Amino acid sequence: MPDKKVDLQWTPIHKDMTKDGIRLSFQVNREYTLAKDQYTATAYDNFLALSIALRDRLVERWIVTQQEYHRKNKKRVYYLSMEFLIGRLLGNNIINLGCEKESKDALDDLGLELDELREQEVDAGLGNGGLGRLAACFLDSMATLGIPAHGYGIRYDYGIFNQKIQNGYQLEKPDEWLKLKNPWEFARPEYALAVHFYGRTQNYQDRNGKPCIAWVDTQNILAMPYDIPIPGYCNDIVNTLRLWSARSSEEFDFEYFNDGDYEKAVYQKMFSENISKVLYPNDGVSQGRELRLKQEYFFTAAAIADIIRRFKAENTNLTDLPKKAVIQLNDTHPALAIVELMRILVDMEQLEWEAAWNIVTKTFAYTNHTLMPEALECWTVPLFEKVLPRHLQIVYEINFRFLKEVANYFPGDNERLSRMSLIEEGNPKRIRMAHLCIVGSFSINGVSVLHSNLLKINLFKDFYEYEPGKFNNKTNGITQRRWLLKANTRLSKLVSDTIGNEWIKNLDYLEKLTAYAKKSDFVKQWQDVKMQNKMFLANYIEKTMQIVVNPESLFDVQIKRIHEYKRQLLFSLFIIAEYLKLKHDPQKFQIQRTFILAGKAAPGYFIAKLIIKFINSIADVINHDKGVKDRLKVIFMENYRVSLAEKIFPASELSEQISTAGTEASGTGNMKFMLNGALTIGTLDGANIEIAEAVGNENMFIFGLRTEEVEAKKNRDILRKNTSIIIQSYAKFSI
Ligand code: KVW
Repeated sequence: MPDKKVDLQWTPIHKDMTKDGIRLSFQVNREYTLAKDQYTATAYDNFLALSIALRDRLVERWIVTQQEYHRKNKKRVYYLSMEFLIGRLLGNNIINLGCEKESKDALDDLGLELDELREQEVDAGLGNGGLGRLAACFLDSMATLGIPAHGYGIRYDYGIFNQKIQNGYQLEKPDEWLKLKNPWEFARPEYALAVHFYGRTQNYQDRNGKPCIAWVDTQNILAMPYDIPIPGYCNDIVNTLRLWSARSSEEFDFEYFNDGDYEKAVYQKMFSENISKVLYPNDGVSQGRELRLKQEYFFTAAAIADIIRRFKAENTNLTDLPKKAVIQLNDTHPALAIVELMRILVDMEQLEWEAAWNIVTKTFAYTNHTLMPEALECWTVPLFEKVLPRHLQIVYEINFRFLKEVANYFPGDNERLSRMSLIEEGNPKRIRMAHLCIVGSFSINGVSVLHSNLLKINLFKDFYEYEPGKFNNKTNGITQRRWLLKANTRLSKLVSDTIGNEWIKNLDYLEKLTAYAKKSDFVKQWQDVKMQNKMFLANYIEKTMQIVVNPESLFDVQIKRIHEYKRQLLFSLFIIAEYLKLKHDPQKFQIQRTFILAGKAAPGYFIAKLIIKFINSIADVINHDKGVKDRLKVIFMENYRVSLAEKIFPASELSEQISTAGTEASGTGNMKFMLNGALTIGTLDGANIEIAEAVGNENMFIFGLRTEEVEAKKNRDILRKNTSIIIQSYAKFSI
């Protein structure tokens, strides 16, 4: 309902983007929202006061943007992801609002420093690595492009653990990111909704005698949304990231309260709220835990209900859903959305199966991020049936109809049917979530050219042969707003001073820099920028680790999750080899290097944790060797996260992208290094290949086997092993 006309002329003071306007808001917030003055305010209070001042400015644009989307009944993009690795928001929001200078000046009037305030913010670490950061980068890009997009995810109480290094070993500490007030989120209890688990199915007939199925005796949990505004770059557009938090549902608890069983009610409350308690810290490994399945269904069901509620507010006929919504699945983690939408359409909206399936398969799109078998999600049927009995029936029905069609297309090919089935036979049977995604989506993409091709010829070969038109590539990307403009202010300034600032919205403009590559004053300025960034990082290392590094040395960097396939071990061996070279022939040793590594290992990944210890032991030897001086240093930086990455990339000179070819689906760190002017040494894997094509092979150090060569070598090794087993047993036999 529109507001009644009032005579009072109300000027929204918050629209005021001037220095004085921002300062006034800051002071108002510090006093009235935080009840502090300049004497009692902590640095965190000051961070809050500024954040809220800017948040108010976001809110106005947010409301207008959402009103516009609603009024124009825009088609929405829904990005469903278990992870959004956002990092800090203050710096990013200031930049996207376009009021960095005004904010700095406003603080300056009060004797405060923007940099110091920004450093107060705790990273929102709601993700493990590349997959979660990709989701966060996409949100920034979609808002900047003016795409009406909504992110849906989980508001974990605890994000990715904090990593401490003790005696060279990784220790995990809880990430209490919500301990202090989070200024960027808005709780929306009015949009809370119930999500159901367990229970059983019941057949019944509706009024017209049509057979129907109900899901009854369920345990219900409330999904409480928290909204985070996502501004585009200087375009007044603000999209929404909606994260769901689990709350015990009142109806459920009251039963126990009324029965006088207080303890059970409290226990149940605790139990239900477990769902959004903690992010699973495994990057690329599926463990098949019940709580994880519940997390996946929890946010997915909440998102689908929310999407339908919004659709119904703007439209009448659910058949039009694909015209008004596209739901992108970030890996198989939200795959249950497909089944949930079928359940809503068939069981709740009473649509015929075919009509419902037609809607579903025009609405979903699926991104695959890996070929690694340990990452492929397969839920055992007994677990799935216990938690989601109605969904199991729907999966079976989808599978039955799908296999019938495939059997028509490839008559008599039973092996193909069992390969393509959504159900893997065995004891227990398992549900292949990737197959569900392929069957339920109109588009399936890989994340680099190589990876998308490998999907077609290996993992999803049968599906590609059946429906080739569904498969496509979308090479990953990163937002230059965070990874250059924000992270590397010096280089950004040099670039903008040289070619203008269009690159901030369209990165293709960077090409204009080629004309300056050989101009000596540009090169000189470039080198100065790099040196200043290196000195800044060297300072930070000295302050936090009490190790002095030589800014004149080459900064040779590998920062990413610790994984065998990423080959931090290979890099470690290279470090040792360099050290030995220096020891054996100090005169001949030429390039001074600082090796910088950082990354978390999954807490249960023994080998990865041992690799961390190995690196730290190498560092111990080299850094304490008096003969080495400042010619070699090894730095393992603790607690790799978005805000630390922002400090390292700008100072990097050599980017280590050395995964075994065919294993890293894309990589995105590789792009962040490039964007910050580091050279790459790497294998022909993931997006490295496309980067090499873009910058020219002469500008990249490529080494190692290609994917096909790796395969061939593996086969040769297997053959050799088998032959030797045959010979051995033959020998034994003949004795
Ligand atoms: C489960 C992943 C967290 C939980 C991947 S593949 C699988 C996962 C699974 C993460 N993450 C990474 O996705 C990145 C974004 O597409 C790729 O750049 C990267 O190569 C891939 O390993």
